[in-house]
Amino acid sequence: MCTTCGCSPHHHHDHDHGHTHDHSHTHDGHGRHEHPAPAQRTTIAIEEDILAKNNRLAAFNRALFREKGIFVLNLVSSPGSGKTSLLERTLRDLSGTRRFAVIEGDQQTDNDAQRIAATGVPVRQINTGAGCHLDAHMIMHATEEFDLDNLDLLMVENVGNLVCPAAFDLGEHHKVVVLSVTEGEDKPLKYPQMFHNSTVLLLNKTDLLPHLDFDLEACREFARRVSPGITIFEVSARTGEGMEQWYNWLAAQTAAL
Ligand SMILES: Nc1nc2c(ncn2[C@@H]2O[C@H](COP(=O)(O)OP(=O)(O)OP(=O)(O)O)[C@@H](O)[C@H]2O)c(=O)[nH]1
Ligand SMILES: [Mg+2]
Ligand SMILES: [Zn+2]
Ligand SMILES: [Zn+2]
Repeated sequence: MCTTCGCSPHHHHDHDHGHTHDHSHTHDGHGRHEHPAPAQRTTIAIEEDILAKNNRLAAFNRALFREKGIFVLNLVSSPGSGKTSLLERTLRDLSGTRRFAVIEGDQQTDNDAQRIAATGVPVRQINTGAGCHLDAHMIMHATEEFDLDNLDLLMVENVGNLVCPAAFDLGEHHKVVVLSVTEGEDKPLKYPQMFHNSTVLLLNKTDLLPHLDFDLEACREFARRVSPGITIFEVSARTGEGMEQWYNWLAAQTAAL
């Protein structure tokens, strides 16, 4: 649940970390909201509070990533569009030349972390329970477990959800939105926030195009309508087609860092 999607007026925050930390944020910003908040105004106030706090922690993460020279991507998409599959192939192809780490976000299970671990890349799984997105606070703590002095790229796979993760800055350099061709070409128009906030669109599962009536040209046009500067790569995590351009983009980004 989160107030962004309006599914609950409550913000559930774990105040009991059971460990000490020396980072600069405090955890006293949210008392327990024991009572329902009937007025929409109250919900909006809580939303602003959550997002303001998130932005502060995202700024902390961003400063840390800059200091350590780590390039960070936040992969977002609806469930099943192929985020983990794209990561698996990317890591298998590139982890020999770059030092990667991965943070996996899912409501439940460590299935994705296990798939990533099989590539030999360090990985942490975050389970959000009822939560529908990762936030900067979660990333701050997951990041503490990596050897940041020996890391070039951190890939964060967000919870499968084309709505709420768009609103939460994690301190990443870019959001990368994955859309699979089985989802329909109209998704950029229906979920514009996610596409607007993303730098790259990975259009995945292109190996399935012969079986579909997906309109590739319309999809590109819709994506550019909501996000004029978006970079689009047509890829297949299954066959590897188109992945080279994605790798070239990654190489150019990390070189520019
Ligand atoms: N044909 C085809 N199938 C793919 C491709 N990429 C992923 N899949 C399949 O799509 C399904 C979902 O892939 P995942 O990589 O688990 O998707 P995800 O976005 O990580 O899913 P969540 O983490 O649950 O949101 C799996 O059955 C994959 O094998 C592709 O390029 N082509
Ligand atoms: Mg996944
Ligand atoms: Zn939500
Ligand atoms: Zn904390």
